[in-house]
Amino acid sequence: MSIIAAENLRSTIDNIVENTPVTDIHTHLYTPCFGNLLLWGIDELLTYHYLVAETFRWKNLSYDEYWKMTKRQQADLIWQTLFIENSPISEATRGVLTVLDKLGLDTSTRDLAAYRAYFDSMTSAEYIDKVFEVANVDRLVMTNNPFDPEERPIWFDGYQADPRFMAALRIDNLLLDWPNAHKSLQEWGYEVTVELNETTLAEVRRFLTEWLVRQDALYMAASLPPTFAMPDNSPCGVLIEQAVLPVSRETNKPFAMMIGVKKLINPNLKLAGDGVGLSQIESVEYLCAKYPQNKFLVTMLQRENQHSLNVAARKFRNLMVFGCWWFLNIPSLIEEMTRMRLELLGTAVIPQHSDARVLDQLIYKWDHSRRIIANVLNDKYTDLMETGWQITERELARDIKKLFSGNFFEFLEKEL
Ligand code: FIX
Ligand code: ZN
Repeated sequence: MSIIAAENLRSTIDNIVENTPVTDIHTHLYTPCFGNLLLWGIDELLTYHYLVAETFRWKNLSYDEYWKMTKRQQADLIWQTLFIENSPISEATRGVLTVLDKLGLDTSTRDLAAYRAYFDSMTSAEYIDKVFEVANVDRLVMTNNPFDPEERPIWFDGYQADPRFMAALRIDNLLLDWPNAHKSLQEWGYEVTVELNETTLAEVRRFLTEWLVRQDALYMAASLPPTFAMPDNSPCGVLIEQAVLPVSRETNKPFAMMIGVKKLINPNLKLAGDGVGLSQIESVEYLCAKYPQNKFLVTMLQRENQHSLNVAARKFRNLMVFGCWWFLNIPSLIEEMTRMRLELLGTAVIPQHSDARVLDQLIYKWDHSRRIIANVLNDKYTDLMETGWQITERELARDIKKLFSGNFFEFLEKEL
């Protein structure tokens, strides 16, 4: 492939970014065999917990009044509040309109009934194909929690694999709620006690190993509070060092830590009620340094943790930084974080994940992020070319493919 002329750089970047498929490494999406756990369509888009939180900023209705509404009534209220009575310029409201627009629907009509009719005309299977195509996502990773009473039985009866949907073993309950989690393990036939003795730890390792196999999971994951501190003699700390990490090493599957969420600072908002706090990078540094044969995927929720996380990634090749998570997934911070990462780590990062909870969100989350990543890449490669360095289309395509999928799969396969 030819060397890129400076005047063609932007168009070449836009073309490659647009046409390079993404592997979305963290979502809350499910294959259809999980039934109602797979959310899609306009009413699910409108009642996404990000928009629930934004609606309550305008409305004085009681939380109970809202939660007693039907899904359609909730969607009507959110549409009227955030889209009609106020302009939808927040990232989450804009995202709904990006989805409609990319699907070929006319947002200028503001005709919610017509939008509903469009979604009613499709089956979930048809719509999954459409969304993957429009979003140019070719694979995604689900969040699969064996402690979820709705999800768990399907893994034993009814699970149907779809190569586009890969699994990740979610272990928040195990790490953060051991007093209850150990009772579940007992019910499931694991010889555990609340005391973390060697028999119990061996049985937890068996539980993890069996679920990694059952799900064919790519990694183990947990979201952790800002107070997460290692080393730690709490059940969380002991389970991580003596159960999770040994299994992670034996199976060569990373442990993904999503750090900084303060659960339910406003419990009335349910899923929308979580907040963010400053976390300790020292805990990440401790684990990466003490366990060089383990691989860690890490994202942190507070903006102020980003620089130290990137510096830590410069020190530890077993640490892979990923995504602009949750409250960071807004254009101003995606831009800031992507620029900082490329400047500190080059292309050795996973710049984004969607965290999509509604299938349709793949369309807007990746459209918006692709635009920003392309802008930053254009600046960085312009700086590069101003030194006289020449870059070919093949090299640019190589770099962008690594950002969008290659780094993830290479990290999964890496043996340390
Ligand atoms: O812990 C997580 O996986 C978080 O991403 C979710 O709990 C959160 O509700 C979310 O979807 C954020 O985007
Ligand atoms: Zn998530």
